[in-house]
Amino acid sequence: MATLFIADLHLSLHEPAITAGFLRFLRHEAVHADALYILGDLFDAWIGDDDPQPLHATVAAEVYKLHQRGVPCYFVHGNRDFLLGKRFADESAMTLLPTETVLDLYGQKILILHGDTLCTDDHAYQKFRRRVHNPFIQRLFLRLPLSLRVKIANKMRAASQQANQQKTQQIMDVNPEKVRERLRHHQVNTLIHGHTHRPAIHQIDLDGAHARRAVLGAWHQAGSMIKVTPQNIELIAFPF
Ligand code: LP5
Ligand code: MN
Repeated sequence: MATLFIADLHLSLHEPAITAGFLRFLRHEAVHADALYILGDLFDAWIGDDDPQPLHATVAAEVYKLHQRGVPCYFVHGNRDFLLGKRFADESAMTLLPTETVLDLYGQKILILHGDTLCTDDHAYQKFRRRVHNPFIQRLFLRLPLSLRVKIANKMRAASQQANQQKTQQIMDVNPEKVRERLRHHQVNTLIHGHTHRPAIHQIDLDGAHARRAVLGAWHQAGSMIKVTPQNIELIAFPF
């Protein structure tokens, strides 16, 4: 019995080794799991379900096979693929989850989220996030021609990379008080997230009680997953 979590693969046509690693992970690892949870940034950038790039069809078909073999797959949006919608979810038989969800896994309550909403010291990002999560702005963006959406996404990525060079590591990490606030809000003592690309399992003091924050790694040089079993929570790095 095991439930698997992954995040921050940043799949793109430019990184075929990561795509190959993901497909291998689906066929040989996830297929034996009780469920797979993808906690955001599966794709490097998502500009609409109508984007015809072949990578999307490949991924949808492989995730669909998982569903056919009895393994449900759930998706939480990241800050790169927050526009991934119902059409792609249906094509891949993934269930879209809200920003925060509490799971009950083998009797343990676990809060899952992408992780960007915990980075509250990054005021510039939080402002950017509020704008691009505005439903009106999203509808407007999705009506633009695909070529223009590609250009805007590229501009945003470039602006983001430039902005990140000016930010300290601390600003780009989670805010510890925000973490505790979300744990209290959901009355849980375990949290799993991605986004920061700093894989670790942190032990936290939550008002005198023990809590933990498990952070997934990004798939740069190797894969990263968290395996939850009835006995424990394990962070695992593995070669593509
Ligand atoms: O992504 P990553 O890890 O490098 O950095 C993130 C934060 N950056 C982002 C921006 C994304 O990378 C952009 C993704 C675009 C793909 C989708 C396009 C869909 C558009 C839909 C519109 C409705 O999330 C970064 C954080 C970092 O994580 C760590 O947490 O710091 O935040 C920023 O860089 C935000 C900047 O500080 C401020 C905003 C710069 C963007 C300016 C937009 C320019 C638009 C030009 C349009 C013509
Ligand atoms: Mn992210």
